Amino acid sequence: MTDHIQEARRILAVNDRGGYTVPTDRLYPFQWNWDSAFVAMGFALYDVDRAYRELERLAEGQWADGMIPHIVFHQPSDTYFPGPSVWRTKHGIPTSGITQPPVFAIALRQVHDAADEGARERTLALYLAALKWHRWWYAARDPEGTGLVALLHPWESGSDNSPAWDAAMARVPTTTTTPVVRKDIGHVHADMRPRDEDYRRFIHLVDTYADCDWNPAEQWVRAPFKVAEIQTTAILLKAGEDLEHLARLFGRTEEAEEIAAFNALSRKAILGQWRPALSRFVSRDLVSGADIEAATQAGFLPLLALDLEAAMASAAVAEMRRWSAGLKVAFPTTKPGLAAYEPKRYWRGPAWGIINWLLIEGLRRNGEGAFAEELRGSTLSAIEREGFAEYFDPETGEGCGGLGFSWTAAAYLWLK
Ligand code: 9YW
Repeated sequence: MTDHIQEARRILAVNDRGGYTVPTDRLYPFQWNWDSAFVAMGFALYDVDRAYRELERLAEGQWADGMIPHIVFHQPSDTYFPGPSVWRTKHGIPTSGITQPPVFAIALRQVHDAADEGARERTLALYLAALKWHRWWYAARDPEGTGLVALLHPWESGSDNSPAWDAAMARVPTTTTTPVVRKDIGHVHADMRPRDEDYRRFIHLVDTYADCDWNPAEQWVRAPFKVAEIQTTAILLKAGEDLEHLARLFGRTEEAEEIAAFNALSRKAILGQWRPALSRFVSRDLVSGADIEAATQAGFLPLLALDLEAAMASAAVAEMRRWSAGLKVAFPTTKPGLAAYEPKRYWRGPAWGIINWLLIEGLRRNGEGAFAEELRGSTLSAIEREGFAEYFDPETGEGCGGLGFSWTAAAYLWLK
């Protein structure tokens, strides 16, 4: 085992808080939804039992309506804002009130594949949790049956301050009933984080939805931010394929057909979001009705879940190569050169191991193995040079944000 692999495993062990893994100490002291799914896939490579535990502990946070929240507050901590008292949700274990990208079923299939026969019951219980969550996505976040699921808060995208939200967030008031007491900038330099104004809008949305008692139908009506989002839908579709696979494996034919119908709907809807002039896919702002043309990584995420015609795939990859040209670490989360691009500020330019992971899968699926290999090499060497940072400045390669980061460790193990 190499030193880096050993170090990655050590980080996952250090961030263990009892069967679940915090993204990093202090900055993120709870269980985060999609972080845990990536971490479970990392564990599946060497400790299947621990991989199951990660998903089981996340599922403890699942709401009666099927939503799996973006944060599960298993134990108190005062190093993060907003904590449970801001969210005001009613679940037994305190949780946030919004969700995050549904990587869960993708992880579940990989964990199941790594396990032996005896693990069938464990997979089945988690399969049922995932199925309930997927049904929630289509019911609560696509009530009109378009096939694209909507986000009501930028935190649900996992790409909090992406330029993709700028126009939609500009309409969200900066007033809050909850005082905004940021903790993040006590851990990480403010230049690497969302701005104060972003935080006021994030909390305005939390206040609005808490005021709806977290009722999905009421939130849908009152949401000042509503984006039918391409990255989340692509992840949901890939997870849906894996869920359908598990349903068939378990002989649950009716459920498999139900999932297949969700998948077919989303497949068609995502394809409809391809914009030839941009060589990428676009999300839709459901408040204004307009395409979101901001140039972010999300536009290429559909490769993960679609088998594109060769001409489309090569147009997308040619565009990805243009964004990556001259960078030390690809893939940038915003197209370099744009006014919105900031190479150190969180989701406005930096390269992230887990985004590269998803893009690499998508490139391989679409016969673009050469570019996938370049991305893989660039990600691994960034980590080997700088350590397991939260993300990387694509120009200098510098490791930024939190350190000893769990999903970067999981990405390293998986990419290696
Ligand atoms: C926050 C934990 C989370 C990730 C998100 C990332 C950030 C939390 O950290 O959000 O308070 O800003 O944007 O994707 O899950 O790593």
